[in-house]
Amino acid sequence: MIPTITAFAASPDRGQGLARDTRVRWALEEVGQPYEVRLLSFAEMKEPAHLAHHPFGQIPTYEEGDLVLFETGSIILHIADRHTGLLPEDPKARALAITWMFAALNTVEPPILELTTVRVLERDKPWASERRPLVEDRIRQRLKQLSARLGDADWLDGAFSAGDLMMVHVLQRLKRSGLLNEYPNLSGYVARAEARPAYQRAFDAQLAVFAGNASG
Ligand code: GTB
Repeated sequence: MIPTITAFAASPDRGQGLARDTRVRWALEEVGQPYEVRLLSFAEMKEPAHLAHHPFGQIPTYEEGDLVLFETGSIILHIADRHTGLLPEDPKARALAITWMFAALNTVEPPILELTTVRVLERDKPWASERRPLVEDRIRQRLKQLSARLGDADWLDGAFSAGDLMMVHVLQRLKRSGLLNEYPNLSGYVARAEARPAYQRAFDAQLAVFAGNASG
């Protein structure tokens, strides 16, 4: 069965791959699962038809027959569980890779999202310029710890896994800030992941939406 995902009809990042449908596209490309895309405007995301699929009115969602999922952590775990290629077979290694997925979403991503909040949503507040360095330092703390753990390895634990996929997509959001470049092994890690053919296909597919060439 060909799953259908939802994505922005007009992503605010203009095709840089930062919207979260890209991580789901990437997971599907890694396991060789074709998929279809339903593009939604911001207004459509808040209409009852989409809210029935996603209680928070966001993208992406994942539909496979009568199964409808939201939250990229759940969607990617589902994809990785049902195909080979994103999670190791060995139970201990598998549990560790899943741990990295949660670490990306629960420990590394939150301070990175705060940076977007202070940079965009709170930009006009009189205290924004004081808050920003505090948020940046919280991010640096996580990057320093992650950098120490990665060391000179290619991936977080052995072979590339859904944990790396999630972590890399979370880190990509920092590129414009320059913070990632302070940790050369982490920027190398992101570059290595971006060189994967599956990532390239996912990136091109989301860019095609912005360029108006998408078939989905
Ligand atoms: N925790 C959820 C998940 O992991 O699935 C978060 C989903 C989410 O934040 N979706 C965003 C959304 O639908 C799109 S990805 N936002 C609309 C809304 O909430 O009304 C977040 C995103 C959007 C834009 C950029 N960008 O332009 O750079 C990057 C990331």
